[in-house]
Amino acid sequence: MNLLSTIALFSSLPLIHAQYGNQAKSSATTAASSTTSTTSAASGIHTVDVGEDGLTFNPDSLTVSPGDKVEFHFYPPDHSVVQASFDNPCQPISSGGFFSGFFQTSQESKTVFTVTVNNTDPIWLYCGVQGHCQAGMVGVINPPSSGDTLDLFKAAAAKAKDSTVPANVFGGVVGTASSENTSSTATGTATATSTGSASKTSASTSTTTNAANTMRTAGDVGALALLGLFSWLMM
Ligand SMILES: [Cu+2]
Repeated sequence: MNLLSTIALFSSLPLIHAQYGNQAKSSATTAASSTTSTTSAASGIHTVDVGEDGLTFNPDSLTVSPGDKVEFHFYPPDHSVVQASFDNPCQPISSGGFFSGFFQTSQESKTVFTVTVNNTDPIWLYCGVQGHCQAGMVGVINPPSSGDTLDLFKAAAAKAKDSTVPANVFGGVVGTASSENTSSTATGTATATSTGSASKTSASTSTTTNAANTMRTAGDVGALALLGLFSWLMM
């Protein structure tokens, strides 16, 4: 064992440290980013524009997961959304359902009507303003995979004698859109999300730090052992 190889060995020790450190850091980054993507995928808010392009819901057919929210955004001059049954297109469904109330507005309304969908049952809906349902202002959330279709619902709506609405707003929440920061709902969601991911991230960081420390300690023990061996060889 000559002096040159000893120097080479010693000078490589910091490199070993650096490698262990970098490995630990990159695994921490991976853990943190996978946590973030899971969190953002779970948001589950769907937007339906009501009357933006004439007498339509846009989209007029959408599939959502249980627990997701559907936000109805209202456009001029006057629209609403009511849940119907497939068999009675322009009338409120006999049990359950929802009614947004009438949104009379000269621009996109500041408030939205948000419905939380609890299962995958079809939700047939129409606008309760006189004549709009008959004119085709209908839609469906979670259309069935076979049987009843939106086209059949629309055709039946065109023949409906009249349309009525429930006496009161119910079955959803009138509030600020989730895209606006001022809504208490949106603030609550954002806080919960960021707190959740932050605690997950710090958890994985501390785990990684421990692992890195362990590796460093192992490296230091190895270095000390080598030092001992060399000083014994040099004697
Ligand atoms: Cu309408």
